[in-house]
Amino acid sequence: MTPASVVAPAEDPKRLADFEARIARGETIEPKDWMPERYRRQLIRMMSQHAHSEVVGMLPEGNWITRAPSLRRKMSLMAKVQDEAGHGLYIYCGTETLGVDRHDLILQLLAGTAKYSSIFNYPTISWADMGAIGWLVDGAAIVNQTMLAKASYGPYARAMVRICKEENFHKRQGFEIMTVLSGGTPEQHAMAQDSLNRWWWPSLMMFGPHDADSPNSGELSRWGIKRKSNDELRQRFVNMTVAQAKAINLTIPDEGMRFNEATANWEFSAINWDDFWRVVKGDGPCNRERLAARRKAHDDGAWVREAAAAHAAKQTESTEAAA
Ligand code: BYC
Repeated sequence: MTPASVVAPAEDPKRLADFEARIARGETIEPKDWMPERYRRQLIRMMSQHAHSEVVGMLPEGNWITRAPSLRRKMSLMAKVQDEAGHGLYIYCGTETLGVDRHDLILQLLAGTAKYSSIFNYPTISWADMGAIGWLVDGAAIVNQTMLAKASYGPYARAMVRICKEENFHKRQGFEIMTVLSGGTPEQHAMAQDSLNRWWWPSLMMFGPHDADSPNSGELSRWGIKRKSNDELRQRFVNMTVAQAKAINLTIPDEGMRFNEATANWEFSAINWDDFWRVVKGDGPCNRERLAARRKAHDDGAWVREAAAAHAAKQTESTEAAA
């Protein structure tokens, strides 16, 4: 099934076959290469959602910068949030190699017509949430993005290599916060456990719907953008995280979790997909707040964009005058 958002005209069968042969040989597709229109549109869809996620993803953590418990924690959190802004800009640059203007993509986000990761629509109500986000959300992102670093589209794959290096630092700072809290006073341990309880299921939802309910996966896999499925990556993340939770004396909030000796997988209970779709469709705990914050930031930044445009025009003028 082809999702409506990426419907495109039929392609020349010869060019399509050559393109698919390149993918099969493991070649990387670069911006000036011929590509099917649907490949281009799928990448714009996915990469713009990814860039929006990085930018919206700064909000739940930005909320805690002024309340970090020490200077060291404050510096790490500020650096992390700054990295996320950089990731967003880097991926918006990547979308522009596909012939779109990032300004149009940002307007789609502000209009509420573009998606961004469901995970950022949950509130951050305690300091432990900074630990859980780094450990689980960045941890899940690394699992997903390590796979995307092998995507067939060169600019996206290369962006992922660099971004994953920074995500590793993010994950470590989060895991360290959880380790310290879990090993602290009973109240601190309870705070860490409560945070894990609230972020566990939304983190599993980050990987997207079950493979059988994922309309984009077929095309993305066929064209080497996705190398592993939503369910495969989710399982990989669960398998990794169970041991990490145990190591810091926290309990994953799933009584149905069982280790399957035959498959070597930790099997987990059913995900609440109604909740997932409610959040994706705009009715999560913080969707409205997140978009309002982005719109305000965009409006407040209008003078910066105007000043930058005026400066660029002056530069062009003086270069032309000198020539
Ligand atoms: N949330 O056919 P499917 C970060 C949508 S930020 C919302 O499986 P696909 C960080 C999906 O878009 C990194 N929507 O889609 C930042 C599709 O709708 P459309 C975030 C979701 O593309 C700050 C529909 O559901 N990572 O690390 O094959 C602080 C059907 O899904 C979600 C990325 O963006 C979701 N969770 O697979 C800390 C990674 N899941 O577009 C950390 C890049 C699905 O057809 N993206 N939908 O209307 C991907 O890897 C893939 O796009 C997904 C979904 C696995 C997310």
